[in-house]
Order: sequence, then C-alpha cells, then structure tokens
Amino acid sequence: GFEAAQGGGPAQAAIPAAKPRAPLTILYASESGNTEALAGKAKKAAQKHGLDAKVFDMADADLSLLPKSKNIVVYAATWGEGDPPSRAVDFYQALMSDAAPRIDGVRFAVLALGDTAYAQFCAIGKAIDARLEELGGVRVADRVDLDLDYAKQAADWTEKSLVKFAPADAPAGGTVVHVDFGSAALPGTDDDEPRYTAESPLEAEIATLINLNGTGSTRETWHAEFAFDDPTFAYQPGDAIGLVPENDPVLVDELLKAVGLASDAALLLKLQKSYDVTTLSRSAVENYAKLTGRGDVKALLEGEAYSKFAADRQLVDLFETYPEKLTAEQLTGLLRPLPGRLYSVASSLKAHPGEAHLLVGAVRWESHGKVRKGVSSTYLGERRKVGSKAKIYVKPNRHYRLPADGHTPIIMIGAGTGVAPYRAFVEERVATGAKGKSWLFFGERNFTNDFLYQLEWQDYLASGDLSRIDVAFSRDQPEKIYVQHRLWERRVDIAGWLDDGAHLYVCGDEKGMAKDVDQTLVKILAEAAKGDEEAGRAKLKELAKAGRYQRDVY
Ligand code: 2AM
Repeated sequence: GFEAAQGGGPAQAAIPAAKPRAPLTILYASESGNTEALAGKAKKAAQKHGLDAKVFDMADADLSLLPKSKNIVVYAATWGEGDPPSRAVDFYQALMSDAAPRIDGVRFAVLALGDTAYAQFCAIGKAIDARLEELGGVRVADRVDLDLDYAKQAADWTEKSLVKFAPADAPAGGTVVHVDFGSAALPGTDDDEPRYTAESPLEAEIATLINLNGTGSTRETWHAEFAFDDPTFAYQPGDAIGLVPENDPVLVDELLKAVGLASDAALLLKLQKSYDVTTLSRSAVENYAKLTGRGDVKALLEGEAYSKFAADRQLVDLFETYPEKLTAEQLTGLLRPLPGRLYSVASSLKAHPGEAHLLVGAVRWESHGKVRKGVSSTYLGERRKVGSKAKIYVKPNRHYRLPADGHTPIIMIGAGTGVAPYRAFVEERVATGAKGKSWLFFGERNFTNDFLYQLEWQDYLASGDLSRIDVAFSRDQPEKIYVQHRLWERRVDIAGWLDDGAHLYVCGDEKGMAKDVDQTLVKILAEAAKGDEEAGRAKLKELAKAGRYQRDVY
C-alpha cells in the first residue's frame, strides 16, 4: 500500500504509474537516536526511489520480520565496548542464535555506526552484516562503518544503496499508485528534526557557571546555564544537549611539539577548535603506521598490543613514544573531527524560557606520568567564562520521557550527574501543574559536599512537588551505601507505587550503577510477585516494553 499525504492539494494528486513499488524493511538498532534518525531519513529517501518502506525499531521487532521481508536495510549502532544498543539486545541475540530463521534470497544492506575511540569499532553492524549473509541473505551493497562524523557519508550510502533496491528489480505486484508527497509531513520521518544539530550548532551565551560541590569535595560538577534568543531552539525534559567543546591549547601545543611542528597560531587554533586531538583510536595507529612506515608502530596492531598500549593513553603518547616529524597536513590527516559531547538537559524550557541548563562533571585523571583532562568538561570549567559563547545543539531522546498523563507517579533513580534529567522532570511537572506523585533516589559521595541541587529538592519537598527523596552517600561511612541499597530498603513501597502505575527512570553510569540498579529492580519485582528471579526479570521487561522503565545511561 501507500501512505496518503494529509491535506493534499493539487500537488498531491495520485498519478497512476506502471512501476510496482518494491517493499523495503528499514530496521534500526539505536541507543542514543542516531540510527533512528537515519532510518527516518531513509524512509523519506525510499519514497523518492519508488520504494514502499516501513521502519522498524529492533526494540519492538520480532525476528519473523526478516524472512517476511524482500529487501532489508539495517542501521545498527554499536554501544560502549562492542555491545548492541540495550533495547535491541533481545532481537540481536535471537538473530545470532541457532534458532534464527533462514532468509534465503532476501536482499539486504547494512550501515554500521560506531566510535573509533572504542576498540570494537562497529562490532554490532559487522556481526549483523555477516549473519544476514550466513542465513542466506544476498548483500546488495557493501557495508560502511562510520565514526561519530557520519552524517554526510551515511546520506551518500543511503542514496547509493536504495538504488539497488529500486523497483526495476522488484517482485511483480498489483496496481500501484505513485504519490507525489511534495513537502507534506510523513509520519515517522525526520520532519521534527531539530534545526540546530552537531553540524550546525547554536551560539549560546554562558549565563551561569557554578561548581556545585563543596570546597572539600573530591568532585567538580558544573551547573552551566546557556541563554539564547531563538525560540526555535526547543528541547524537552529527557533530551540531551550537545556541547561542541574546544581543546586545551596546552595539549594542542604538546601535540605539535611531539611531531616537530612550530606552534603556528592559525594551526593551533584550527586544532583547538576542529579536531579530536586526544582519542588514540586503532585507526589513528593504523594511519600513523602507514604514514611513517615504522615497524614498531605496525607491531601495535598485532594481537593485544593496541589495547595494551592505548589503555589510558592518548594520541600525544603515540607521537611521543614513536616520534616522527610530520607536516601540518599529515597531522590533520590523522585526526577525526572534534565530536560534540552529550549531556542530559537539567532544565525545563517552560520553567526557563530561552535557557538550557546542563550538569557537567569535570573529568581529570593521571596516567603514564601525565595529567589528563576531559575535553568538554574542562572546557566549561577551566576555559570558558560567564558571558562568553558556546556552541550547543539538541539531541532528542524519545525513549526518556515523562508519562503523558501528569497523574502518573514517577520514581527517579540517579547517581552523580545522573540526577540532571530529574531536575528537568520536576520543573516541567511544576510548570504544567502535573499532580502525580514523584520519588527521587539520589546517590553521591558525601552529603556535605556533593548533594547536587540540595536546596531545590528541599524546596520541592516542602511544596509537595517532590513527594519523597532517599539519598545514598557512598563515602560517609565505612561501608558503601548506593542507591540500589536504598531501593531494596524501600522495596515494599516501590512495589506499591508500581502497582499504582508508576514509571521508573534510571540515569547515570551504565557499567556500575545502572546495571546494579537493574538487578535490584529484578529482585524487588520477584519478591513482590512471590516468584523467582526469572519472574522478576520478565516483569521488568514488561515494564520496559510498556515504556514504564526508561534508562538514560552512559
Ligand atoms: P563511590 O564512588 O563511592 O563508589 C556517583 O558517582 C555515586 O555513584 C557515587 O556515590 C559512587 O560511589 C556511586 N557508585 C559507584 N559505583 C556504583 C554502583 N555500582 N552502583 C551504584 N552506585 C555506584
């Protein structure tokens, strides 16, 4: 079938056409929304190529979709250390299992997204591409593996690949109608894509910059307020804001010295603003080996040598350990563009029109005799002043949203900067007059120094806009107390809130906090259902499917 455009004028009149529209299944696996957006764009492009495209999220799709499809294009992200996006795990595991169905003759193409800062670059896209062929699929376009600066290449690949699926080769179909959609909106496409993106960010003013931690803290967490005049810069609680940082000029200078270049002002500025000068990716090592012809650098690519060397090292260490003189062009040729950093927005636009607030933890550490700095977090904390400009953009996250019904209770679990979206949630609920109950679980190191937004939470408790708060300060006593310990203590009430339809939110560190919280929630649900862990796991999955268990983890 075809989708009729709404409100069609003469331009949308149906024109009978001879060509059948080949069906196309667009399948994506997304963590932060990049492949989801690409899938939406592909759907739009597919219309132009006369394809009848449907978009599926691996999170909701069943494996039986694959043998039912004639043509499949997959947009697959790789998350963290080579994992599938968390919502796509079930589909992915089923695909890799012996139970996966044959897909003989099904035509497919795979685009893989990843981050060369991680060793298992694009591992999931690679595995899916190989698996679809193994199951009998016919690859019609070669896979591409793209880094964070994927936008242009992804658009080119999509265009080229869709041509391969185009109707000339389509199975014979019935009478099909070609519709000119003009500029009418199609459901599920990128029409609501924000105007300001990583490629074209907004210049906002830094209006406030406060370190929220006490002077004796081991932490440095910046509350940053960005101000702007453009009302089209719109975000919702749950969204992330991208910040386009600049490198530390001291580090850029070190890098130039390491490759024997003079610190020419123009070159320094270019590297400071536009290139990733820290990430020691495998591809950077490969390119450096090729460029210099050094056997010892080439040896780094064998076995475990790269992972061993790259652990806690940066690009400058490569140049200092294996020194060679480079020209400016050779150096920039080795570098990828400087990626933006994403932070969960800490404000509601309704409470703060023309502003976006972020909570940014400064990252600093020492390794191999050098002091290292997180690019973006120290950019704000050390190299920007109130009143100066910074570049920001919106990264929508439709998988992390307040319940549509303001009466629905919410349970918010966060550690460290993971508390940020909850400030946005509560502000939004106050601004919209939503009366649902709310419960915050917050964890940090020390009560005295690290209770982020303490006064605001206390005011909300006093006004009733926050119903309950439980805190876990991990380092105020000899034994660690974490948010999941508080959850367990309160398990009876949590089960009660869930019976009342509460939505659960988790934000913060994935490997530690979010994983342990997940496990604790399984136990709580198991106990409440008087079942075993498997029953608890099934219940938590059910909540996730219903959008009542949402995670924003990093
Ligand atoms: P710690 O650093 O004392 O171990 C924010 O970082 C808070 O999360 C800190 O109090 C930190 O405690 C805590 N944290 C660390 N690992 C955690 C885990 N696995 N689960 C929950 N909280 C954790």
